[in-house]
Amino acid sequence: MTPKILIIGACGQIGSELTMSLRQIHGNKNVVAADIREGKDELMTSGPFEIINAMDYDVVKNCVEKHQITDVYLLAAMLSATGEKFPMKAWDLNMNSLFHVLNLAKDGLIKKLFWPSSIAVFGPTTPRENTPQFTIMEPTTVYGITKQTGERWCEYYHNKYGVDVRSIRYPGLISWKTLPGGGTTDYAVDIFHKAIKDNAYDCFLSENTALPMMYMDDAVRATMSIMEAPSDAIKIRSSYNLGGISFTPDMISKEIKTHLPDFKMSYTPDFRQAIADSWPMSIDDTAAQNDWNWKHNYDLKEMTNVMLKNLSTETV
Ligand code: AKB
Repeated sequence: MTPKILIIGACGQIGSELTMSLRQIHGNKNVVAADIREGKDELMTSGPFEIINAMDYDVVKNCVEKHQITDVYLLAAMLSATGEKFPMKAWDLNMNSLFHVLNLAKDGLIKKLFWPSSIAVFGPTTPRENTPQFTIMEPTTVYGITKQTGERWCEYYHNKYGVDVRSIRYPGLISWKTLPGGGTTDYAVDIFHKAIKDNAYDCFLSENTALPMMYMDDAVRATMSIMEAPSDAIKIRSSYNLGGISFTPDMISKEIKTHLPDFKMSYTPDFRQAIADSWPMSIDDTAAQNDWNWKHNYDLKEMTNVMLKNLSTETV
């Protein structure tokens, strides 16, 4: 049976690409994009679009009923850096929106739910290299606290009410189509825009800060794979580690220099440095590999090629 899909937060960094990929597979009319504001033309004109405030239960419920939605992807969230500026707003948005869709699934209005978690669930007491699936988790950011709490509630709703919820702990995501907003890993996208525009970048993290990252095509493929997998293959109902690439600002700058030899990198770490220092440097995603055959494709070299190629063409 063709699913009827609702993507909440469809105009954001992940949503804008995931929506188009899902429309290609399931048909434009079967994928409803929703956000608090309008997005790019491509997304607005290729299929149904609804203005939705993810915090408003009645609005979300009406939309689910109106379009006879079966699967929901909840992507609306406040990320780590903005969350530190507005702690209570981050808590309210990230938690209320999750409860709304979990409750709709519990009441049988939704069959399947995707909710993104993040490497932000880990904290300074977590082993930082090749971070295991199951380990110490003491997040120190509000965003991380919402993601860890959310994971507990997802698992609880699955165990207690049979809700078919699936989740991935995204690393930093790198894409050229849409900018990220308010994250600590955003430097790895900004750097490409500034490299093309100014041939220089002043990084807000220090040069040897390693973080797990992933090119958007891999992230979209992972999201669709976990949602397509048979329910009994999904053994973890909190959230799966997802590895990808691990690199430092210095490493990405050197890779960019192989294309733009005069590129200049400088470093002015700000409050985001402390957030990055509390997160893993690399991630072990063996559980995702074993349970739903996950494997990433893009390494640092390939990702840099694709980013520079596409952004250069865009600015011509
Ligand atoms: C952030 O930096 O806040 C996000 C994330 C790692 O979840 N990109």
